[in-house]
Amino acid sequence: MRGELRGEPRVVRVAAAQMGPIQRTDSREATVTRLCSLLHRAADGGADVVVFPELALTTFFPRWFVDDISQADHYYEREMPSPTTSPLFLAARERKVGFSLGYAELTPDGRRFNTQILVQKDGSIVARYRKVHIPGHATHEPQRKFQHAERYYFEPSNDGFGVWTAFGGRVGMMICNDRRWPETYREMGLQGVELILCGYNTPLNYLPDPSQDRLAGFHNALVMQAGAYQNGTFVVGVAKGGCEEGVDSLAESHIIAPSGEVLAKTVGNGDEVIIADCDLEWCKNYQNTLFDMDYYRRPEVYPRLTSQRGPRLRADGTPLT
Ligand code: CDT
Repeated sequence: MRGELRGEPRVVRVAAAQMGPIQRTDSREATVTRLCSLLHRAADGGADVVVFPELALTTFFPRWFVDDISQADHYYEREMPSPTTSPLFLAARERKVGFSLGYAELTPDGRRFNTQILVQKDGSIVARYRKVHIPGHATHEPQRKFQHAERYYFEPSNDGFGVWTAFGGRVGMMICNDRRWPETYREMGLQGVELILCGYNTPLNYLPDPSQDRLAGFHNALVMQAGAYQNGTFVVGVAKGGCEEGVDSLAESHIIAPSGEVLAKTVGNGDEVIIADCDLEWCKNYQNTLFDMDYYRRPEVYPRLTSQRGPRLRADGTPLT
């Protein structure tokens, strides 16, 4: 085991810029103005980087189904930055604060991704992540109170989970449902990630199993705190919460330490900025000791992790080996 503990502090001041709802009638310009004001609040607090939610430029449009997907094209960005979003990039450069932003992406060859970017303090894009785990359903389910048709509106990315050098450390991204899967964190953990940034939109009513509704906040914290601790990394989860077009969504944005402890958490479900100083050196206390992966992991006895998607069972319910 390496055993080397934290050295000279490497502090990144991180802001989580939670948003309240974005209604369907809100213009993109008004939303960008709102994002800019959150960015200024974070910069006033001395933040190095500010994290915005998933699909932060629009309402969460997968709650509606349209037979002709091109009718939803206006929810997607064809370029980044664009004339509409450039004020945010200019504000970042002016205030010398980086940011991470989620939005719907429509590529020149017509592919649709749920995307998050990482922007440096000079306003340049350093990284782009496209959502891997796409939840919900791909066809219209009219019996539902509201749709969650992400699997219709977005294709799952095969790019995987990158980790980039930025803000003096190793930074990765994940989007909403990704945070529920341990593989997400581990893929980045195996690249020595120190700071994982995540935006989310989580409806408080899980229609396939309402018994989970009362646990939405618990499960949100559970997965992010576990992912942080088990990989010795900071995790920042940022919500678009509140009641959007009649659908209530979880707020409870978090900044979590490599110990799994919560450093900061929002109290309301509207626009709100929380800030925490994240000393990336703290990661070493976990990554070089109890979770020194190179020393302790046993990939040779985990073959199923990459060779199968779900359990393989016989008709009688016993596992196929
Ligand atoms: N946006 C997103 O990924 N939300 C999901 C909701 C799952 S219910 C279909 C989440 O995991 O929070």
